[in-house]
Amino acid sequence: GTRFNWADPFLLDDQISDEERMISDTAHQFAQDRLLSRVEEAYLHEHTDPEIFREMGATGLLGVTVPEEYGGVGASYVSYGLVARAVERVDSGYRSMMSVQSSLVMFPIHAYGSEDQKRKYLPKLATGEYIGCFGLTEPDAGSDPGGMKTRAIKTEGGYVLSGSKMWISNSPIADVFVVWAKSEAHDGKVRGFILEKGMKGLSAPTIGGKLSLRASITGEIVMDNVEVGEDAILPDVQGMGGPFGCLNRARYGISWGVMGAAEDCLHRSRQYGLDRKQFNRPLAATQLYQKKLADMETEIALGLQASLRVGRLLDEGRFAPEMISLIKRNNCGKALDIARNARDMHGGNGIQIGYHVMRHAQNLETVNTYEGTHDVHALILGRAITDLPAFV
Ligand code: TGC
Ligand code: FAD
Repeated sequence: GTRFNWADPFLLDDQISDEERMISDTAHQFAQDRLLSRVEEAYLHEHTDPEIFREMGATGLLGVTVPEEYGGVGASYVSYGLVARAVERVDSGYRSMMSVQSSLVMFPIHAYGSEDQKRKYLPKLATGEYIGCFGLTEPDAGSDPGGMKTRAIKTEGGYVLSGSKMWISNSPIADVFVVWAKSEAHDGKVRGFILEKGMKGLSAPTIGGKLSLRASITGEIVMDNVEVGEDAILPDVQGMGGPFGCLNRARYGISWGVMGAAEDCLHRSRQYGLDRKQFNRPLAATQLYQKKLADMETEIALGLQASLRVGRLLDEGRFAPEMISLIKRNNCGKALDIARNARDMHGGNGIQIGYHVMRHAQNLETVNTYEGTHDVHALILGRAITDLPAFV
């Protein structure tokens, strides 16, 4: 028989390739060496260091699945998931910075962009010289992005965009904005546009006062008659399938990422329970404490295995969006529950920044909501199960 390894119960490490293990180890080392040391200050002071994009780029963590000829790594979706897991083990906000850049900015430019757009933007996004953001959500269109009000009006040489986007990761420090707007010249269909910092009428004010995801800057995108040329439109996609195609990738990555945060909570709670004595014995020697650890261990093992399976299907081109809804929803919900329990198991210390678990719990509130809320993904699954859409 094989000896049980609580830190890798189903031998996940055996199920990945040498290249995937190397990428995962590199990401883990980077996150532990370079991100963990900064996260407490960043979180307490709501400070996002743009230098982190450069460092991630230099480490090969941006655009993992984008081909090498455009500056990416040309690796598998499983590799991308492993990077998300390693980075979010430190903080969901840092993973957010990485996944917006990779899945929501580099992916659409690569999948839907012209050759010129790819050459112009992808290499600099891969190094982190450019920071990207993705504008879909609006003040009055969150779960229902098809209800967006942002408009692109055709002009002689291009388009004029007007409208505003809300809750946009990276926007206040972004150089490149992938923005979705309804285009009257295309029967009101949604089209993607690439905007650049400094364009007249474009601004991206910060949204302050977040009690969650404080290491990742969030803002609005305000477009007050922003004029762009023909070369700003993403030529190869029309309709909501454009933004949703990006969301599929990001949601998949999140399903791995949140398991990384949950693993950090499990490891910290286990160690805390071994070290901390009450009633003359370690907390970890009590039945209730052990049951909580067993529940965490179980959900993490199942969640990682599910993400690995969907990652393999993505790499084979055999995925359905509902598979991604299933793992995004379940892994986020389970990770949030695990982090709240970890906070409880740390007692009073659990509310302190230095013990890390409450920061994870706070972050996971956002992750459970963005990229489709827990309930919206239930409705996507419910529609697939019954053929009856229950959104309206
Ligand atoms: P529906 O009628 O279902 O579909 C409209 C069109 O879109 C296509 N489609 C998809 N294509 C590819 N992948 C998917 N997952 C797709 N889902 C839908 C569909 O085939 C159809 O195409 P066509 O050509 O027939 O027109 O759409 P609906 O408007 O009824 O949508 C309902 C619902 C709930 C599924 C959808 O609106 C939804 O997913 N809402 C959640 C919104 C969301 O996830 N927002 C995320 C914003 S970005 C973000 O949060 C970034 S945080 C990142 C970070 O910091 O890490
Ligand atoms: P609403 O849609 O108003 O939902 C409120 C509640 O109503 C939720 O519980 C929801 O589940 C429920 N609900 C909604 N519709 C239904 C229904 N039909 N039936 C039952 N219940 C329903 N967006 C971007 O485009 N780009 C980004 O980079 C980005 N980054 C983000 C970063 C942060 C920190 C946050 C908080 C959000 C970010 N978002 C981003 C936006 C995010 O995707 C939205 O917040 C999310 O999709 C939910 O939309 P909403 O906030 O408008 O909530």
